[in-house]
Amino acid sequence: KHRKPFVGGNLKMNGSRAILKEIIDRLNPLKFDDHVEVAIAPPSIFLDLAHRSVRKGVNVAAQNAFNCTKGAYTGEVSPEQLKDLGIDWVILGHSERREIFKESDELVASKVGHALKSDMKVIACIGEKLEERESEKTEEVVIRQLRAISEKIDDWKNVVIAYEPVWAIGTGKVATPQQAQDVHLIIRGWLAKNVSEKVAQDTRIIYGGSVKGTNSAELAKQLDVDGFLVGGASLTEDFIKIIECFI
Ligand code: G2H
Repeated sequence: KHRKPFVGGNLKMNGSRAILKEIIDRLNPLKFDDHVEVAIAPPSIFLDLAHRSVRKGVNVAAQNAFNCTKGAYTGEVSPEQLKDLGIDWVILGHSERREIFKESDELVASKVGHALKSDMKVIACIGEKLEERESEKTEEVVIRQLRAISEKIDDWKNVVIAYEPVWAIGTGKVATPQQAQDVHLIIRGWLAKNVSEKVAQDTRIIYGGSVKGTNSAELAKQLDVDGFLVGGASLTEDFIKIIECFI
């Protein structure tokens, strides 16, 4: 694979300053830079602390950002404000944002567009729910989400796509390596046909959903799996094992 693997740790609404310090103390000594790109995404109140604590080469990502620069949007944070802190990466369209906070395809897409225009790098998440998989709508749903996002992207170099089947998130029910590979291939095929062959070959497509130290190596072997977005396991030593799959 010529694409540099990417591993993100999505802490979600977990952790404290002390826990974040433990996570960063495990990451900082690890020499992975030539092999894999790593980002850690703590809750927004800890972004500044994380940014000041990581060594050069460990990226910090926000878990969300709004689609405007500033204004009367109580509780929201803009990409420009993140950039002001020195944060370069943001996760957008995570299924928890889509489900719990009712973010539509359009809102997610506009956030992606605005973040990219603000010179941020984006981990754009897509993925089907259990009932959608069971009614054989996986491809339709994933491509619908991808198409909405792609309409707001001019330059794909700052985009990582995270495929996260909702039924595998936090459930302990990981997709099989073949299930992940199948959807990653569909995504790459769509990019080749609808964007360009070069974008399809260069864009990293990472898998998320119950990734652990015990299942990451097999998933990582799949041709179109370019890394992981890790939730629960990013809080533990498992995160190091997952990164080490690529070293
Ligand atoms: C999927 C993933 C991280 P977990 O949401 O984004 O979470 O690894 O806990 O399933």
